[in-house]
Amino acid sequence: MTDVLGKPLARERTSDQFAPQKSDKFTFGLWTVGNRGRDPFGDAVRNSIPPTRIVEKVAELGGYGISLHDNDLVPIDATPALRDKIVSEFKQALKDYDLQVPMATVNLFYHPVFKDGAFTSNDPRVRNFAIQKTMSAMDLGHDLGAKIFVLWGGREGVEIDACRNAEDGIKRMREALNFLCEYSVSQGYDYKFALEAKPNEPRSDIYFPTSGHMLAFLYTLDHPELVGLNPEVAHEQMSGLNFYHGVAQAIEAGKLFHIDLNDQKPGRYDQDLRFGSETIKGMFYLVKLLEESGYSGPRAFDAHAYRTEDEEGVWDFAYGCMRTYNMLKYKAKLFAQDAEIQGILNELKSRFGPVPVDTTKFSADTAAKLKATPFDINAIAGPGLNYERLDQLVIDLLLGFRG
Ligand code: GCO
Ligand code: MN
Ligand code: MN
Repeated sequence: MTDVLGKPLARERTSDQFAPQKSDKFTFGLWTVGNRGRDPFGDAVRNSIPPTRIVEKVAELGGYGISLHDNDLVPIDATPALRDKIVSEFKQALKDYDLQVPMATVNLFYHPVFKDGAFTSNDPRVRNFAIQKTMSAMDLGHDLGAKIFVLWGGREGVEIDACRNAEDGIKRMREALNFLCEYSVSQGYDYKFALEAKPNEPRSDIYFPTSGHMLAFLYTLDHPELVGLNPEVAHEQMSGLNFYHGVAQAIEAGKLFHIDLNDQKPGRYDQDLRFGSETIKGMFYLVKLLEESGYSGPRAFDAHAYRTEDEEGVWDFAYGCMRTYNMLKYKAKLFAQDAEIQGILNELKSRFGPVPVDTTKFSADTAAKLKATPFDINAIAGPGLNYERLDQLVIDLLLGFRG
């Protein structure tokens, strides 16, 4: 087998109905497959992979696009000439391999200047610099064709609450976002901003710890229509939340602008594990939701390979993320077609019958009618709902013993 440019593939990977296709809209951050396995206790275990090679490999594996922080591509201290050279080589690679950059973001956490936050820092010079750096990252993203701009405030938090009133943190965040929305509009960039929540790490506590907090906050901005969410599996699971429910709420509100897919064991640090490698059932309902809701954005993987892996293992990891997504998508189709599963759901519907009093709109008449309606609650409560059987059918289906 050869890649799109006719070069031989380093490793043959399964090419069946689950093999990723461009139309699946899978994307990887440069920082994800580019992760070198550094952790707080140990150094890098892999060499860095040049962005142009990442483009080549992601395309070879069937990906759709690449996302990036400004400094994943252009070093923070690059001269304008170096910046232009890097960007033009990267653009050429995107063109050669027909990959998109649907999302760009900004690194507001790596440099020591951000040690006490970026938009929320107590130092007004840092707050200014963070906005300046974000505007430049927006320029870069626009140049690469990005229409989504993710903001993840990894340092927007504290170790000690004595240092600032948390309300000031919220207000500073609002001020920065309002400014950046206006900048996007004034430049004609047409960005949708996707806010990414995380409860902690690298700060001891991060403001806006969950997607729910972010969702409430974004309606207080000057341009709520430009701002939505980028929920990440691991981040909500770190808080012990049901990710599928959070994403459903975002979709229902029309605010799912992007999504970071990975996986996580409960109660740990942010593990960024291969998508679907841990919580298969939860990820099944997530994929089912994304596919059935008509979500049309990128299926973005924000994860990285185990520290045990060399570069080939990184591509196994990337392929695995996409393959698992497609297998779960297939399982969602089986769920919809499964006569027994659908039979249980339909039996319940017909057992319950139509709504006795329609409450979709309030009126005094409806209220009076509802008040006067008798309910035999013991008779209603009596029969079991068959959920044990239903769930076991789902388990059989996921484990491959149905359909
Ligand atoms: C993390 C975050 C980041 C962001 C990325 C995009 O926990 O490290 O998930 O990977 O998603 O910085 O803004
Ligand atoms: Mn993320
Ligand atoms: Mn993360």
